[in-house]
Amino acid sequence: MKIVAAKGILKANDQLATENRARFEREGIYAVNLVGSPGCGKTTLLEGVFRATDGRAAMAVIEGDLAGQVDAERMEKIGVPVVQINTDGMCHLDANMIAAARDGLAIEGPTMLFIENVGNLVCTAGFDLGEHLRLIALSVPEGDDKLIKYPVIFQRSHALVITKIDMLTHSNFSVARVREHMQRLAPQAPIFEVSALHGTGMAELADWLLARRTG
Ligand SMILES: Nc1nc2c(ncn2[C@@H]2O[C@H](COP(=O)(O)OP(=O)(O)OP(=O)(O)O)[C@@H](O)[C@H]2O)c(=O)[nH]1
Ligand SMILES: [Mg+2]
Repeated sequence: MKIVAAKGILKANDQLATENRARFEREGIYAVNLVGSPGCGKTTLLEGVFRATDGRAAMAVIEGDLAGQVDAERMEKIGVPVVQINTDGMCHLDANMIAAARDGLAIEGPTMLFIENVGNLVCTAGFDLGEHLRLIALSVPEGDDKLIKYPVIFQRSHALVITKIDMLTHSNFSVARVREHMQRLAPQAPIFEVSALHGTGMAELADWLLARRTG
C-alpha cells in the first residue's frame, strides 16, 4: 500500500509558494492572503479597502470559493481586475491555484493583489500561497472565543481585523478579550477595528496596508 504523507504535500506547496512570492516580487506585486470564517465580511472589507485607498494603489483580487462567482462579480462591479477560483469542494486555496490564477489576471506594474481565501479557520492555516501578508478577519457576531478554539490561524497571521464593529452594541463580544488572546498568539500583529459597511476604521487600515507594501 502506498501512503502519501501530508507533510510531503505541504512541502511541495511551500516550494510553489516560494516561486509565487519570487514572481510577485519581480512583477512588483504585493500579495495579501485574506482569511476568515464564511461570512465574516472579507469581500465587504475588500470593497472598503478599495474605497479607502482611493486610487493610491492599483488593486487586483483573486477570489476563492467552493463554487459560484458571486464575490468576483462584486469586484468587477467596482472595477477591480479579478479572477475567481472554484475549488470544487476543497476548503482552502493552494499555491498551485494561485499561480494559475495569476496567469489569468491582466495586471501590470505595482499592484496590491488581495487573495480572498475560502471561508474557513482550519484548512487555510496550513497553506502558504506565496503572500507577503496574511490578514485575518474576525467578525463580532462570530464571538470573541475564536482565538481560543482556532489558535493556529491567528498565530500565523500578520494582522487581525475585527470586522462588523458596528454590531458591538448588539452583542457581548469583548474586544479586550480578543486583544488579550492575540497578544499571546501573535504579539507583533496589529489589530484593527472596522466596520467596512459604515467606513469606520477603514482609513487607518488602508493607510497601514499601503505603508506595509512599500516598507
Ligand atoms: N453590520 C455589518 N455587516 C457587515 C459588515 N461587513 C459585512 N457585513 C455583512 O456580512 C455579510 C457577509 O459579508 P461578506 O463580505 O460577503 O462576507 P465574506 O466573508 O466575504 O463571505 P464568504 O466569502 O461567503 O466567506 C453580508 O450580509 C454583509 O453585508 C459590517 O461591517 N457591518
Ligand atoms: Mg466573500
